[in-house]
Amino acid sequence: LLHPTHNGDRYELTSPTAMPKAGGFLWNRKMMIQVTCRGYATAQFMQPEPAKYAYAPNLEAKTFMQPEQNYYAHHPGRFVYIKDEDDGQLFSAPYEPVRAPVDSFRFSVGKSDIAWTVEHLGIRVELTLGLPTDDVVELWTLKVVNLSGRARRVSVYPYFPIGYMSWMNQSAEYRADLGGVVASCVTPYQKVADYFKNKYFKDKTYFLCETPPHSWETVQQAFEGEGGLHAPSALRGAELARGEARYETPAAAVQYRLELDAQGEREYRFLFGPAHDDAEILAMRGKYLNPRAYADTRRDYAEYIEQGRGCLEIETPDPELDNFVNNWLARQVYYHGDVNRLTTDPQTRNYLQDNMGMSYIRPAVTRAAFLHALSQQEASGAMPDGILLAEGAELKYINQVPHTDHCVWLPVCLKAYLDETADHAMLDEIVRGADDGQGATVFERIGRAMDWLLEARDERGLSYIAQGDWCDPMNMVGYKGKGVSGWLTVATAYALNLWAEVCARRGDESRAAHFRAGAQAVNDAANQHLWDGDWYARGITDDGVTFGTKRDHEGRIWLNPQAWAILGGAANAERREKMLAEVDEQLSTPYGVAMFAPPFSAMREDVGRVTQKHPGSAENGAVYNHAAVFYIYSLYTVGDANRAYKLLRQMIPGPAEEDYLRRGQLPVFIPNYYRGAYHQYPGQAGRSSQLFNTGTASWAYRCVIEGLCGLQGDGDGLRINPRLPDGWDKMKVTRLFRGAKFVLDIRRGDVREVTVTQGGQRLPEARVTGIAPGAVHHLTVLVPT
Ligand code: CEZ
Repeated sequence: LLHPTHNGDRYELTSPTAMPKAGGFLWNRKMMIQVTCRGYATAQFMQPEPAKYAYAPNLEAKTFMQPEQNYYAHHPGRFVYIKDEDDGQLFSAPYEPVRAPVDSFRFSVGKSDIAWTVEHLGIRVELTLGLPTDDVVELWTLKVVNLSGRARRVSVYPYFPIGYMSWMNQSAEYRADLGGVVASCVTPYQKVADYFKNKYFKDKTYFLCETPPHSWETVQQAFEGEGGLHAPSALRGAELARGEARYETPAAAVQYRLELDAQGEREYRFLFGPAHDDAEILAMRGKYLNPRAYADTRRDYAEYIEQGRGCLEIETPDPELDNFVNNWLARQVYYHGDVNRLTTDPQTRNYLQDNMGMSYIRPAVTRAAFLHALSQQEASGAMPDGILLAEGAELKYINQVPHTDHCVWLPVCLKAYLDETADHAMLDEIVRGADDGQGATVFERIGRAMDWLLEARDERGLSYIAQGDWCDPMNMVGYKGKGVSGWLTVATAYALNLWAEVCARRGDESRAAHFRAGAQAVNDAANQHLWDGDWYARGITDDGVTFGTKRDHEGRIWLNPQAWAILGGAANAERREKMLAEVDEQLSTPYGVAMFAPPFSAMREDVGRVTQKHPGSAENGAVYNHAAVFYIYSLYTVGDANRAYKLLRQMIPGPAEEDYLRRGQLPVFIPNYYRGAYHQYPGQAGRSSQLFNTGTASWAYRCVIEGLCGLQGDGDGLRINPRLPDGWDKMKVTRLFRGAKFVLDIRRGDVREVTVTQGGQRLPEARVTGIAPGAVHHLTVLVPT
């Protein structure tokens, strides 16, 4: 049903019905597209805000990327109908809209292309989607092969619905001069000012054919007729009717009438994308629509993706984990870090964490992102809710709601960057602030952010939550100004401790002492007010009600306060043991650890919107991978190799077929969540959200590198401390680090502590120093049994 191929470069699914929402995604710096195995697609491009060029058939709400999107017959997609001209039989590739049970089906997700091979009625259809690196356009290849061994007469109809473009103005026609269907619209608006903003929008959608078709249809309704999408009326005739859409919903359907000899085949190329005007369409045609340009684009795009290869290769007793880590995880990290989820105002915490991941791929990007984020620091030392990336960008959606945690991410994410690069000089960079136009060093600015965190606490010493912390929809715990966050409190201690270390290493003992003392005070407050006997509470509401405790029937125990109490040092060893046992007991599911349990079944007005989400979905008690990965990271910091590995493994679908079917997702990315509510709604538990935008990716990579492999930068060296889970007796790792290459052969041995040998010589400690770019270190590592 499902397996890696081409040495792990691709993942293939051989059924269009077993996991209907399974898909893959491609992106470049201007666009992204997610396509399902059945041919449905969701694409958006930046102008500079996210926009579409293929729309739903009705008025669509503009929103951020949503989990668990639904697909329906008229959902935007990319399809090809094949009709046997002799007997009238019909099928479509990839699978929609006809849904004919085809003879063979292969959906193949590559890193830089997505392809299908479908066979039915003695015809093979091969479809491939590629993207260029710097333009907004889809490059499609369609190959039709006669397998039947006899001459055939078939019609081939690519059908790319364009959908409801605009309530003001929409139309479409075939343009022989441009060589394809061109639909036009006016992006709806009402304010005069928007006219001037929209004036240069790409309000045309084109479908260009390298080979002129025999006929076409551009009116969706005329194409579909009374037959329905699974048997469109237009396909009954000999030729499509060449309709023009005049304030009617556009579609791009073209027809090729073929006479194939016994071994006959044809290949076609199409471009699908948005443009501002005819001149741009012609230019795109000239630039891309020929075999040479396709080959060049394919190579360039593969190179672009290859730049996100990452710094790690593993060979462990778990080949599926190896495949995911070696081929897909860094790609997802790269997507986040290189294009910031294709938003112009990423949430500050997302921006910092996504860029944290780039420390392992292209650290210069991380550095620049830090400087950019800090340039938007407020005069108070607070960080804004979102970081503006484009000229004229505005804070939208959730970024208009005040959250109090953004400063925490500065030292937390910077730690990964500094460990990876030892670029302490960055701390002396001067950043001019939007706040006051004043220059201050990175070091000073982060210090101010830490002081802001110390300030933003109540009389008990606990951190205010305002209308949210890491948990966006936790918007009513503190909206009256008094409520506090248990997670943010222990996370503040973590941030302060990390920052104190940085201060100490710079020899700034007074600041180090100041922040250490701050962390201690915060942790004391947490232990005094939030420890519930066996775990830490999630917070205290405006009205003074502590929640996330034993007294709660819903939202009883939350993962984040436990994980970060480990990281920040609030929890001593004894408390840690209690917490971990409770997490095992109350939050474990076969699909990972839930963010909290039990989920809320109804609104709790002193907690907020999170309780209104469907139980087990998203933040209402799903296996929310971002929260799970913080926990995994914290487990690695205390050396709990078994718990950590088990949970890390559960983040990746498979390898049992049953598990794939339940999650419904290919192991080519980590989704933001799997359904939780394992005890309440076992039927849906484990189902993937299919949303590949998630802070989980960078942390998962960090956990594999620094945790599982135990290869973490440390001052001028690389520390070596692999954490093999029980049942593993060895692994091999290749790690790129500061320009050098480390090849490690790791085994269990009769040793008391990790022992590293290089060239037959045992190193004095499990740490390599004197790392020179270009050097290759072959190390033998023994870890205690
Ligand atoms: O967004 C994520 C945020 O991008 O939810 C995380 C948060 O830490 C990330 O920064 C946890 O709350 O508004 C909502 O209710 C949504 O749930 C978003 O907050 C959520 C989206 O699912 C992600 O695309």
